[in-house]
Amino acid sequence: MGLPFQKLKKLWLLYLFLLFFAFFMFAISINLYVASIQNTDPQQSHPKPAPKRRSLWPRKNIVAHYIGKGDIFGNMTADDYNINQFKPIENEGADGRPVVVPPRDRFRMQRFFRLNSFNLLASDRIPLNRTLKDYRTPECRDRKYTKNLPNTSVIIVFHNEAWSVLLRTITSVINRSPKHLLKEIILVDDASDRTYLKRQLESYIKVLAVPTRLYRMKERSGLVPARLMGAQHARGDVLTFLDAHCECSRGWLEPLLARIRESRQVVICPVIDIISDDNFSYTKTFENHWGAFNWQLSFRWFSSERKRSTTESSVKDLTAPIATPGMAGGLFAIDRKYFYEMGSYDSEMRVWGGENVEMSFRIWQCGGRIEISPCSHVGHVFRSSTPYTFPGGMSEVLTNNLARAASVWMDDWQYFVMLYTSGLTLGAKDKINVTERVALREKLKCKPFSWYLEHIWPEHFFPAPDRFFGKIIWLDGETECAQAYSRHMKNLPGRALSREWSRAFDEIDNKAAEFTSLIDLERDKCLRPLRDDVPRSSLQPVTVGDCTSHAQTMDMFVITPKGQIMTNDNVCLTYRPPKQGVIKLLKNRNATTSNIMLTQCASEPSQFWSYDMDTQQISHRDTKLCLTLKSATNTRSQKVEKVVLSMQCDFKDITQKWGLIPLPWRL
Ligand code: UD2
Ligand code: MN
Repeated sequence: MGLPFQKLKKLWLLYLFLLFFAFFMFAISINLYVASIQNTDPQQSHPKPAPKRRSLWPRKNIVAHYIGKGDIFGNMTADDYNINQFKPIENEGADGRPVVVPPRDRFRMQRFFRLNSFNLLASDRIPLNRTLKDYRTPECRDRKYTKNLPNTSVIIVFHNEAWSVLLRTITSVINRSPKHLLKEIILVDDASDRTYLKRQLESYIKVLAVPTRLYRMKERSGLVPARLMGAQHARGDVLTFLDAHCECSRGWLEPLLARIRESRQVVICPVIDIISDDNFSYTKTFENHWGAFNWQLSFRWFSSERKRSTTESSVKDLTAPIATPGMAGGLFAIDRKYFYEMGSYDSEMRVWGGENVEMSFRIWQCGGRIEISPCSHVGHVFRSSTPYTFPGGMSEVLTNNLARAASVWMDDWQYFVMLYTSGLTLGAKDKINVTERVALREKLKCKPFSWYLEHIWPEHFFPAPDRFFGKIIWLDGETECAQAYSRHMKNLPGRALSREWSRAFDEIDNKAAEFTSLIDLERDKCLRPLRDDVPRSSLQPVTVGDCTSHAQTMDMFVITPKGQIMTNDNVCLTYRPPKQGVIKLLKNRNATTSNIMLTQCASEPSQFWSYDMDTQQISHRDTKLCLTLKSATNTRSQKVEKVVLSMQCDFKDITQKWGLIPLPWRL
């Protein structure tokens, strides 16, 4: 007759209990499984694409130039950030040699690259006191310094710096500075959150051979407020600032201090050598580099010949520093009192960027000097992207900082950078208050920006009152702008007599507003680089293309009264004699090239041009060949491209006629 009702109920409850239990166990096992996946060695989990960190362009030294935010949030966990995996291996990276991470660690290597935008695993294999070569020239090695040099506080600010990199910076300072010259090391933590930078760092620095103190910003502020805090606590005669990922090489400090002893108005920088972000190899850079800023106010290195500063020793001294219109920003020494007399830093500058521009203009315009000592070599890890966040927004921060620098120091030129550069606009001025900095400029009786350009940076490629600034259009005879231009030139009295650029500038200026307003972006053709995806600093063929709107600088040129045709980033129109002595299109790799190139300005005969107002021809001054527009076939793509080259002048040839259409650059 079946089971009694009571028994049936018990069985039913047991069944329910078992079901519940099974479900519970299943849930636990799922949880455990997920946790185990998260802890698995990343080598065994799904390979993720490597972080994007290289552009396709040839490797270039980037400093003080914001490229983009590193992908730090990818698939990294808090443990990944906080773990300190420093495990030095004897002799790894010795003498500045590159580090090879073993293949089994390659995946982890890529994964951890994004944390700092450099190869952390490579750095973690190198001992803190790795050896470096002596990168100095024989002259520098032989140079003797007096015993009583001023002493210095070395100030290093950091935000979430890697342990091995930060401590190698500190170790190199301690090991390669004469003890009596190194008063102290001051570290300023700009609100890092990595745990190893808390107590572990505090106890580590207690036992160092040089007094080392650590201060912390209450909240993330940026390198300027952090450096100001460091400077406040410093007691040395001289302040020496370093980034937190440097290695000082032998004899780095004495030349800096000696120069300040000679003249306390000199802000002196070392030669900045390159520590590879990829393998941490140390590469010496040339001693004759100097720096300045492009139209976007990004710092750029240049290498054209410059006179050395005259020191006490002698004029032809190969150990003498080179004056530089701009400083990279991170590595320099300055007399402590002078730093404050000159208005230290603009404390309203946040996070990153602009302070090096401001300091360069201010020091020069207010009576000081900025120089690079060829005898002092310090390595720095150059990165192609910035690994940290920009509180307040990257473009807002940069706009604020650059607008402050420009509006205090650049006079008329502030409008130029605001009108024609991508980051800034005239509106940026309304958001800033620079009253205090303007008062400082008055108090220090600083010179105008025009003086800076003329005397400190005569090679500059900015517009100026005696220069032409605007577009160079091809006068194909059809557009309204081209017709108005040619008509104006034809009607000038005595036009054929003058080949002076300045005369042409004057005549064009009279009609500037009309010409500018007639430019038709669709129909007028402007002189410009053949490709827009190659860096300005490399050799580039020239073509004509649709004229761009004003916010792009691609087809804007500055012409000097002497006839140099320049554009942004210190690039000049250059005649390159063809190899065989005949003028023909040279076919080179995948590019169509010609005997006309855009390349680094060097003030050489190859870069001077004349303008004939009568025929509207632009000719190379030495060879008397005319800029001509021709078609050529690209060897790779087989596409026909228009290329500008120089050919025998023919006044009837429509492909040789060029008009200068000015653009306004001052208010
Ligand atoms: C260059 C300079 C850098 C600075 C910058 C413009 C060199 C070698 N480096 O860029 O010193 O002048 O141009 O602003 O000339 N940091 C903070 N808080 C922040 C951001 C950065 O403490 O919010 C620290 C950072 O940890 C590092 C230093 O400031 O030690 C410079 O930053 P960077 O290395 O990212 O700048 P870098 O070398 O690209
Ligand atoms: Mn740096």
